[in-house]
Amino acid sequence: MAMLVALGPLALLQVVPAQTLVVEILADKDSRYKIAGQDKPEITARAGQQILLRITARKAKSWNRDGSIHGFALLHAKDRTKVPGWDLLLRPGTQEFLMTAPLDPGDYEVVCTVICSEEHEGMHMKFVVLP
Ligand SMILES: [Cu+2]
Repeated sequence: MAMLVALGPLALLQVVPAQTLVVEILADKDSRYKIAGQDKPEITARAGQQILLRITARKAKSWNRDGSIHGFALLHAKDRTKVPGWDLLLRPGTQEFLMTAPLDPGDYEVVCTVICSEEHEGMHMKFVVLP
């Protein structure tokens, strides 16, 4: 321990394993993503950080034939292309997904991929990846 302190904060960062970010999200029946304590829900993660998404989904007015009631897909904000591996379909209730944040820092957008109501187009939120 004395040695770590002597090496300074930079060395400590490399020794301590990166923490998993836990994010609890409500995909609500009014076709909106919600995060407790946030007026405008937004996720901020570090590049490549492990993220545990705990998502509770509540049925809106319509859903997919496969039973999914909302989606959770990640797009590059710049060109709206999908981020591979980030195209989740949500069933009613609470599900957990262990994800890895994109390696490229920048702005992303979470969008719903299920036509869940006439408010579906407004179902999105910001996702920021820090270096
Ligand atoms: Cu939706």
